[in-house]
Amino acid sequence: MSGSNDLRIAVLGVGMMGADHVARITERIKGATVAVVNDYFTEKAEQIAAGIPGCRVIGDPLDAIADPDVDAVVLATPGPTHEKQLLACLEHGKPVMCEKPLTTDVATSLEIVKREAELGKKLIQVGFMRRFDHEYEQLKSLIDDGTFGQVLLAHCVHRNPAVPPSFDSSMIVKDSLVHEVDVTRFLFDEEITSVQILRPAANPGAPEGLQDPQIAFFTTESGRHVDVEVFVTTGVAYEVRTEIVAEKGSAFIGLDVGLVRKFGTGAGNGRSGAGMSGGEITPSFKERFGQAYDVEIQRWVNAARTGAETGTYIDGPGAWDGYAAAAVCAAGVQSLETGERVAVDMVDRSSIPGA
Ligand code: ISE
Repeated sequence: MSGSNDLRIAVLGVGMMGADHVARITERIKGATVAVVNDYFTEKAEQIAAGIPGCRVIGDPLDAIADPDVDAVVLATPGPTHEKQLLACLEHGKPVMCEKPLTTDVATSLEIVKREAELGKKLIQVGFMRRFDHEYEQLKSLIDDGTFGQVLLAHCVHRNPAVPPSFDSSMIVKDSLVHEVDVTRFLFDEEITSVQILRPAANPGAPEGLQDPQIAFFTTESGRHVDVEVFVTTGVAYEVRTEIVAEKGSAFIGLDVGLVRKFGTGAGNGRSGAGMSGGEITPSFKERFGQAYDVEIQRWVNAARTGAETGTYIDGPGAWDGYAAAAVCAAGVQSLETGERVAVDMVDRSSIPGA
């Protein structure tokens, strides 16, 4: 969907997530064009660019950010490269949609928050897509409009069929559990103050040494509790569920109840046939959160296009949310080692004007 006033986007990193965003922007997003792609594997970038009229490959990500014919950037590069790339976006005043993590450690995430605040422009959006999912939005509205009175607890389940072989136990915290960190902060509108992670018996089907599943507990500023089962080698499908428990009721999302079928299994003797019932479960986060990614990117494009007038180039979680998530995950990784509850070490937001 390209037009002459389109936001010209450079997509850096065209692995699974980046390539998905390229397809989304090219096929469904209004007001934006993929003008440049970049990847560590040049061939991959060339292959993707070949399918998009007018799209160029730029070999160095920092050159792509600086390019005068690039208006905005999608960062889907590996986490360790984000700090430099985000600083370059800030230096060139380019709006950027950064897939998590903001950076790979708390200190550099804080540095990014400070640099953006000094600039006085909100240029960095962080890719916590669940905030754009219809069910999470409904849950948030129920909480905010007071339907349930005071919200007390949340129970979460986060299951993946499998993860890449590079995943270690701390990645389960930083790459998977991080979504529940953001969901908690989003739904409850407050910071998480402590984390504890327990190590139940490990799945025999998980790679040697991987602590999977994990059970996490968060405590928030006002004393609410959130528990999470995170289990990333189920071998089944992609399941993400959240239940909130409140003064006047409870609400549940993520049941995946599309079509529910009841069917025979062929077992039994014909008179007492055995049966099963069920629907389909999404295979991965790309399907489960496909609608959320579309909304996320459309809203970011709209904000980036009108940022010069409105003063903000983002419409969703920003650098502060990326920093807060990093701080909670750092405490989580520490707790994973000791099993103890660990206090989250974060600066006070009000100490950074504009953050
Ligand atoms: C992945 O990076 C995601 O962001 C998915 O939403 C999450 O479910 C998965 O565990 C992560 O590895």
